[in-house]
Amino acid sequence: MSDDQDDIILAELDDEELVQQMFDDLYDGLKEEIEEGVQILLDRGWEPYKVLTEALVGGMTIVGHDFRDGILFVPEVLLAANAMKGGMAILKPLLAATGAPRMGSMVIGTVKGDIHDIGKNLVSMMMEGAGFEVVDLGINNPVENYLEALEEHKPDILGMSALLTTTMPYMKVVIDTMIEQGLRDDYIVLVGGAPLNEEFGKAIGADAYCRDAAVAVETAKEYVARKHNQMSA
Ligand code: B1M
Repeated sequence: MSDDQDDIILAELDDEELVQQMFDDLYDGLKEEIEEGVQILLDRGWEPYKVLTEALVGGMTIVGHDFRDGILFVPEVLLAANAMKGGMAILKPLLAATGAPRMGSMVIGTVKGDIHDIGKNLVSMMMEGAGFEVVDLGINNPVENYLEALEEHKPDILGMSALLTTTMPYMKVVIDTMIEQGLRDDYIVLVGGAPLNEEFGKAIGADAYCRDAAVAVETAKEYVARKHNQMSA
């Protein structure tokens, strides 16, 4: 986007200008600049979550629009994603260091055929920050991976992420297999990803659809509390 990167000193920009510049830098896949921008905003007293949502997710939304419209292509988007991950790596320990009491546990993964992981990673980070123990299965998970992880870790929650309209139906494959094996009611199933909605979540038999990472945390807390209340009743 901007051609004169060398002339810009990020620390000299005010907050609004810096965030705009970070949108440009994310767009251009400039990881080091993104890391520097994140650090400057933190040093200025921004909450980690505000940096995440306003500077990083905001920038990625612009990338997403131009990807959709054929202005950006996969290599450029990969660079942007890499820059975003650089920023997220700085925020991760800060989001996790809230000293929150242990809330429960979650196994999460992106479904088979889908390699998008930024949103899932963000959900994992926020859940850890809220006191959940998270087992992250990564991307492209067939049903067997989920089932093995449920068996091994016995989490409270199974989380699934899908970013493609072609991969989101796979969530139903996982839930149907859980039903077939008599496991469905043992777990809270939460789903998320940009193309999903509440109606889809209900239709496939998930407990809830989570619009974003903050909603995932709130929903997880609510369902785990409900589960514990039922168990102690
Ligand atoms: Co892809 N891609 N991509 N992509 N990509 C989208 C999803 C797309 C919408 C772009 C577009 O056209 N506008 C489009 C999908 C269209 C559709 O299905 N209708 C698309 C496409 C088409 C593709 C390819 C097919 C392109 C191609 O090869 N021709 C290909 C598919 C590869 C595959 O998976 N098999 C592809 C590839 C890629 C990259 C590899 C280049 C890269 C991914 C890098 C990575 O993840 N490591 C990429 C990216 C970065 C995107 C966009 C631009 C950004 C996604 C993102 O990270 N968003 C995306 C456009 C968009 O979504 N606007 C796009 C930021 C992130 C924080 O948000 O992931 O929505 P999100 O997560 C949110 C919520 O959704 C929710 O919380 C998160 C945090 O708030 N959430 C959950 C997500 N998962 C959750 C799980 C939960 C709870 C909440 O569980 C409890």
